[in-house]
Amino acid sequence: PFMLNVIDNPTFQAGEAGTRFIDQTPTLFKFPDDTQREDKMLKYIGNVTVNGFADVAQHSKKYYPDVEFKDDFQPIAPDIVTAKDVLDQQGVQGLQQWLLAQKQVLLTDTTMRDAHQSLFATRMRTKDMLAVAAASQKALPQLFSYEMWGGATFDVAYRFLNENPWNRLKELRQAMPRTLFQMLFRGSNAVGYQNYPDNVIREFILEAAKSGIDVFRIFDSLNWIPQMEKSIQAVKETGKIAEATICYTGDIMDPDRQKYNLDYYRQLALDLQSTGADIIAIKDMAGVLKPEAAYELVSTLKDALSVPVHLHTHDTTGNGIFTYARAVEAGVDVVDVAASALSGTTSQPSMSSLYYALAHNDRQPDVDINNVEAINRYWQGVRPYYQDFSNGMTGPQTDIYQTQMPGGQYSNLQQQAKAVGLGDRWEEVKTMYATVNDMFGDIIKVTPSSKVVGDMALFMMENHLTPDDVYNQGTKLDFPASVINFFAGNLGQPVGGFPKKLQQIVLKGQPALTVRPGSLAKPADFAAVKAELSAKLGHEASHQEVLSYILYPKVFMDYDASHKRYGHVSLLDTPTFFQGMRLGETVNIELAKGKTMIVKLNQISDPDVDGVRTLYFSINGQNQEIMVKDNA
Ligand code: 3PY
Ligand code: ZN
Repeated sequence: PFMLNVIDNPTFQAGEAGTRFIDQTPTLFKFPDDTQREDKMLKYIGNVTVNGFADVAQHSKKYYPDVEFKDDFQPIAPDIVTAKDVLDQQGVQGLQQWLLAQKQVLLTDTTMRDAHQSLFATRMRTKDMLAVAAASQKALPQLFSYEMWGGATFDVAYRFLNENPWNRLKELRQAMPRTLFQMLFRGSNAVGYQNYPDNVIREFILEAAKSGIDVFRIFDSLNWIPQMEKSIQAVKETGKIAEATICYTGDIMDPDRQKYNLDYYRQLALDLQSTGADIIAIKDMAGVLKPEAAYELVSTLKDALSVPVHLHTHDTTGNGIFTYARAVEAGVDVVDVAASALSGTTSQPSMSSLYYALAHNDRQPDVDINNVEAINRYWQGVRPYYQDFSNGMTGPQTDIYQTQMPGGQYSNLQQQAKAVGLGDRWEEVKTMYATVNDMFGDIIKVTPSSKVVGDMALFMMENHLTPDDVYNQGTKLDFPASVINFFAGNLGQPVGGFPKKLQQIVLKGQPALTVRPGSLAKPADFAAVKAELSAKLGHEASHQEVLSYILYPKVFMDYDASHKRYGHVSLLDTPTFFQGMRLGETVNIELAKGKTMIVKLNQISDPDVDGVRTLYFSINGQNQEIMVKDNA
């Protein structure tokens, strides 16, 4: 392309190219690909500037202070052995022994997964993670792991962020080679909201392990072990860690709520250990595990099990640190925390708060608190970028003890309620959520079973239905698809079975599954899917693309279309990505090392008769116009 640029250049054609011609003619280095890339980028910026981002109403771009952050951390000291070193050198058993031998409580940092999933609808971008990744590893090599993948991050990356989640994993892995990476895996639902065939579950796990995941936290939304077995087996094939999970609901200390009692959890944990769990996680997704219950539960599991115990909670009620402190007394091996700036309320408890809460306790975590604070200052600078997606919770919500709504669902259900016109009746929605849970027989509520409860609650409110109305007129009602799906057994079997009367009403005579849905699912034909997808994409589909497409055919193809239209928008800084540009603003976009696109927005025209505005930019000093339809 360089020679073509030279030959096409008017000065060159006129025979006027002197010895400084190349130096004085920067456009010679501008290739058709670059122009296309720049056009796409401007189209994206122009569209967000005029129309706002996805479902966020257009507003003028906010001003943010510079993120104060300097990576001047020392390389990891030679005498430090990280958990990742242990796994890589001594295998799973070595890591288990190492964990059990630690005196201090170990920490998992969830900032890059559950924290942002729970605080601002999973919208954190890879760029903001990568900027602190290498520094985090140097600053905090004593952490057990970083949870940075899985859960809702996978589909949200494609759906809303125009990003490939596999690239996030690859890039973070490169930046943090000595850190255990942990993902949340929804058993038979993988990183989706429905059941997938067994061979899809297996292939996904093999590919994730190959791409850098070390610890797979596997759960089932009904605590049904058959739904977790295949995933546990697949992880064991890879030599990585199968952290099987008991989802905590109810209150083991409440004599009136004994459906899920201490014995239930003890037996579940033992059964998971026999199934091959390398670590047992207690997943308190709603944050309802009270301090004394945590002490009882952890003590009981530590006595019963030979594998380490990892505790996960949400700080929604404000009692997270107290719960952890009691669990630490009871001997818990690892707990989940987040950088302070992304902790609290629906997120995990704060790492530095826990550190100070355990001062003078011989199990205080072994971290450099100044480094913890330094990394936190980075996150403090980043968090305001995501204000548009925030759930608005500003203090502890103790009514969670009654509603039992998972932290990760809170902001999502709020959005769903708004979308159907129930935004100003949120308190009633929460009460109805608890009512529906009772109607369903008090089920475990976590993705995707929690969504079924939420959908039913909204359905009843939209249609002004009481529980009695549902029982009396139910045969005439069109229940939400997710509710029918649940009662048909497609998510598996709840503890104690389905409430028979409601099941009959919802299914209207249709049969229900009693076996594991995956045992009936036709295996995916990977070669056939690859051929089909390659034709659609116009290039040979990678195995990762095939897997993403199988999990999310429409989401993946929409992402591909958007990627083809807008290009590498993951390179944009976050305020520009979500809010576009202000008039007169200049933004630098580093397209590649040493290659920066300097964009200035000079003017925006009024809409023409068709509602199209012209945006006048300059790129590296050259004028360029973009037309954008104003949807307002
Ligand atoms: C998820 O499945 O994404 C969750 O975070 C459940 O708690
Ligand atoms: Zn969680």
